[in-house]
Amino acid sequence: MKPNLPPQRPPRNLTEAERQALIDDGVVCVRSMLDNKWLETIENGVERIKASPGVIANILSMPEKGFTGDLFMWRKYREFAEVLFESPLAHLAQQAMNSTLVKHWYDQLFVKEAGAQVPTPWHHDLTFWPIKGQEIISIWIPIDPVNRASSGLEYIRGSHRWANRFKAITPDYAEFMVNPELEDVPDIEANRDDYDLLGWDMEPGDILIFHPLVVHGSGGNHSTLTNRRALASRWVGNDVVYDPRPHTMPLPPDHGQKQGQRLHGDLFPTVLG
Ligand SMILES: O=C(O)CCC(=O)C(=O)O
Repeated sequence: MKPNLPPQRPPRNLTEAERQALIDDGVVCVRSMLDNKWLETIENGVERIKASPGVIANILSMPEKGFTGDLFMWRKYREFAEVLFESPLAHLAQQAMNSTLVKHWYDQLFVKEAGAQVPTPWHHDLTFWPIKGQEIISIWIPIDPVNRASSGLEYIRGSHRWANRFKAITPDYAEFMVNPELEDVPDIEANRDDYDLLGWDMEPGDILIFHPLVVHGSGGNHSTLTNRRALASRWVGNDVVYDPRPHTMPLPPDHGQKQGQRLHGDLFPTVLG
């Protein structure tokens, strides 16, 4: 799906303090960055997936538990393609990565219905991604109000600078992504007081921008009233190359990447630069 319009500029640029928080802490919460148009576009896409899940959503979702997941939605749903190409996310990714060139990596859906007891275990992302480089960022966009009880994301401040590389935490069907050479994530939940944890009550329009190595997770959605629907939008800069190590996430079969080459092609569109 091709864009009709260039990416919108955000209502304001990231401040120096926000960019510094991202460097220091590995995550920053940025308030009121997406307006209703984008929240409604995401919502329409989410509801379409829930009503009629595609092949990937059927694999990733657990309808009996109130969880819907999906990946690379922008290739199938016009709403997510619009968000990728026309929303302010590309400019925000550019400012967060401090890069000239901005490519889309992939998008991912995490819907936890009210009452869905589906925690996201503590993990970091880069160890199971088939890429390497410095300019990599995720933007997490809830379209419902969230707090810790309704499965707001939490982060360990500064953990992106740890030397540790942790095993992926995956459902049984993705056991192949668990690299036995990496260490287990410690039991953070049982020892919360030992860690400097960051989390925010968020309103629709607020976003989290975070580093691919910061350790993060979320609880189940303990709210009985509010669904927790969130889009993760992932971006890379020019230095990122394809690095298909064993136990990393498979890409769609038509990905067309070669080991060591910069991400390119239709699957990873350049949106700025
Ligand atoms: O929404 C969630 O619970 C998980 C999000 C996440 O882990 C991510 O975007 O990397």
